[in-house]
Amino acid sequence: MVQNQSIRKILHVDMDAFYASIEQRDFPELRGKPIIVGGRPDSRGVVATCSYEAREFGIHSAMASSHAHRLCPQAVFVPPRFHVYRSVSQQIGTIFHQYSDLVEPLSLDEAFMDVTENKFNIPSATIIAKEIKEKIFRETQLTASAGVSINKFLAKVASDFNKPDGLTVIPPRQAVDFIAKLPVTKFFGVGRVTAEKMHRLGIRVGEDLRNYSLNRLTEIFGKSGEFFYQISRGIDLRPVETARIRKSLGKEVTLEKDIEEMPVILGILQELAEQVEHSMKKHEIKGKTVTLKVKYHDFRSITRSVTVDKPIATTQMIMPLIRDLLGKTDAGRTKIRLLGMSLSNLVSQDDDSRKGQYFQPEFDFEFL
Ligand code: DCP
Ligand code: MG
Repeated sequence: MVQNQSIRKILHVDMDAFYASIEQRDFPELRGKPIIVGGRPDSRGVVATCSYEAREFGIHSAMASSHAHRLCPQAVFVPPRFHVYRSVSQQIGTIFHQYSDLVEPLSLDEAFMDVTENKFNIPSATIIAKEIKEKIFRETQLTASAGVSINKFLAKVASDFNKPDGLTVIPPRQAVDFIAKLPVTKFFGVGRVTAEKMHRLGIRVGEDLRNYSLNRLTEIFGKSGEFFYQISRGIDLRPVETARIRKSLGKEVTLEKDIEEMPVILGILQELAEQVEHSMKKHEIKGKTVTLKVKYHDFRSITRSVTVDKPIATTQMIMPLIRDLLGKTDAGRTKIRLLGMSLSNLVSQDDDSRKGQYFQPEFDFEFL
């Protein structure tokens, strides 16, 4: 039995072979066949996903399309149709919200839900999961797998446990045993690098992790050590967080020592701009307002902003504006301890509306 946490009812729902199932639904001639959604085999593209028939040949997401073609020459390659995937994603989102507004999407095809309190006062989370799977099938002709448990970690591993079209429940009293047997490669939040590190230490399943002290885990894995300590005991207190509309996106850095030299300052700002550009691309957004933040050695903090007509997202567009803004500060005359920049007044990259600007937390602890 898991101690120290009030019992919540958490679901994780994840669509099966999402893009590929949609293609097989819309093009019946593709059903029952190994199909690959992604780049063409003669390109440098990769597999976005593939049908379960294709998985039998060892094909998986992120594999080079040329490699996938060698593994299964008869596989049919299909280019992605993102607008269709987005609209199905909205359909399943609408179904989730019929039950609870505590919905946290992780990507187009998966979400956490906290149904401890729900709009129909249904006491059983398992019944809700069943109903959601049925509604998804009725409305989209697609299958989803669901996991039901007392926290996000367990719900996520549960949904993955019996794919496709699965429904796995991990009750509180089975949580610790379930994790004890679970290979660390299946741990939600353990990426390839961390898993390899664990393997080198002889940590293969949850039970091995549980044999390590908190101190030792923190020594080995830093901040994530405490998470592993808790998880191996079935404890995960992270709340389900609803998607938030992002208002700005920025990066800042506190310098190792205070600086005054303009070329160094500009070099750092260039790096920050590149990071901002990267994040803007990832979230598919652009911004109209650029803000520069400067904290002087005496902790005085100022910001200077400029707004342009056309939304921007690239380093090339950001840097001239940042240079102008820097001219309105004491940079070069007063030592600086922190530099930052952000873009706000955000719009989405494809249709210049505010749609699709949901902030999704990243879950791989290698990035923490
Ligand atoms: N996706 C992608 N590139 C990746 C991983 C995923 O483009 N490296 C896309 C295609 C998938 C969708 O995201 O269809 C959902 O990802 P999942 O990891 O949930 O994979 P699937 O839904 O395709 O399969 P599964 O049944 O294993 O969930
Ligand atoms: Mg999926």
